Amino acid sequence: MKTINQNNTAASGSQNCAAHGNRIILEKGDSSSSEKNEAVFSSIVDIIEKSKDVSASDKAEYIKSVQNILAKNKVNIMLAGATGAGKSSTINALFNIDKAEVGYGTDPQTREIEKYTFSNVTLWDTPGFGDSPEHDRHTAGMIKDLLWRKNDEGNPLIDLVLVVVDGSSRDMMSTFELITNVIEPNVHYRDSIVVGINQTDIAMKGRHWDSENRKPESQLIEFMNDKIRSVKTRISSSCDLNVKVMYYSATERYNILKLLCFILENLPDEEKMINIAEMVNPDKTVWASHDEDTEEIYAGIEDRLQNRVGKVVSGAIAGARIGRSVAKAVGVPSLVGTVVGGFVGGLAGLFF
Ligand SMILES: Nc1nc2c(ncn2[C@@H]2O[C@H](COP(=O)(O)OP(=O)(O)O)[C@@H](O)[C@H]2O)c(=O)[nH]1
Ligand SMILES: [Mg+2]
Repeated sequence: MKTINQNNTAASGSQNCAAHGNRIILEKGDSSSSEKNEAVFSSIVDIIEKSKDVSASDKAEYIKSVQNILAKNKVNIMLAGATGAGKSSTINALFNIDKAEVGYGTDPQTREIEKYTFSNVTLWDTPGFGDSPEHDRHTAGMIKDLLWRKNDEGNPLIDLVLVVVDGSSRDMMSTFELITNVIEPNVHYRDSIVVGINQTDIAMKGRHWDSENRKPESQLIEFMNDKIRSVKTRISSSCDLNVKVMYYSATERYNILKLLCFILENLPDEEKMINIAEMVNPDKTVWASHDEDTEEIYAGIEDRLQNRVGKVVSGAIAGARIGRSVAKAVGVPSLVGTVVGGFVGGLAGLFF
């Protein structure tokens, strides 16, 4: 693989332009440019640090082994949708990362997949769709290649596809074409497609948006629910796909938690929820405004997450030489309980 340094002032941080076959992929960010959520992990360190009868080097080794197990998975999410729908803004709202450039990528000459890697989470931000037949063919080729790509284990690389739709636009044709002609024939995990209708705040030209509380009024809610129904009807009438559809506003920070829930719920592997949980935006204000049913959805995810982390931590204790000595000193149930409580509690603490 040939790597060329790019002199591109539009981007912050490290950036490489790599050729994959005849496709160009712009790589941004690395593990050093983003921090994991401290709240999520600090309790693991805490309980182990406090345990008696365990040497400092054994403690350090155990902390590392638990972290390694929790971090062994890699998550790959593809973002797709029209230029200006809000893909970059959505990345910025959800994740604890260097800013994705809003408005960048509108130049037809620089249509590339932008790849953001943050620890074990990778986002593949694909170029806009629906600008011209020529560009669409090029973009469709890139999306298809990506959907067929395999990871190191030989499994499909992309775990989930997030299609971002501009809720203020009446024309949804390009989105339907993208889903039915490009994504549907090539996607591996058919239940892992989330359609996020963005820009709820201006969907009715700004009417019925309560900007003080960053929430839609009832007329706008009705309008958005109609949109959800029409997207679902339209897609199910032309192909056999069970897409999950919700609405939000990336820049107004409305329903970002619900969007996160939709992503977590629809990942093909529950364990990968943990990787995403570690990387979410630590800015509490991002998560504050959401629909009433969101906390219920979140609670369901929390249960599954808790279950999963418990199993992972128990596995680490059973498997590690050091783990056994720590487990003996601290007690397995208390260790698992604290780690899980800290992990899930730390995550919930970010949101509520
Ligand atoms: N009012 C409003 N504007 C938004 C929202 N999301 C994105 N935008 C704006 O739409 C434009 C395009 O957004 P961008 O994230 O660059 O879209 P992309 O081309 O899909 O990556 C920018 O000017 C954003 O500020 C939203 O939820 N509400
Ligand atoms: Mg963009």
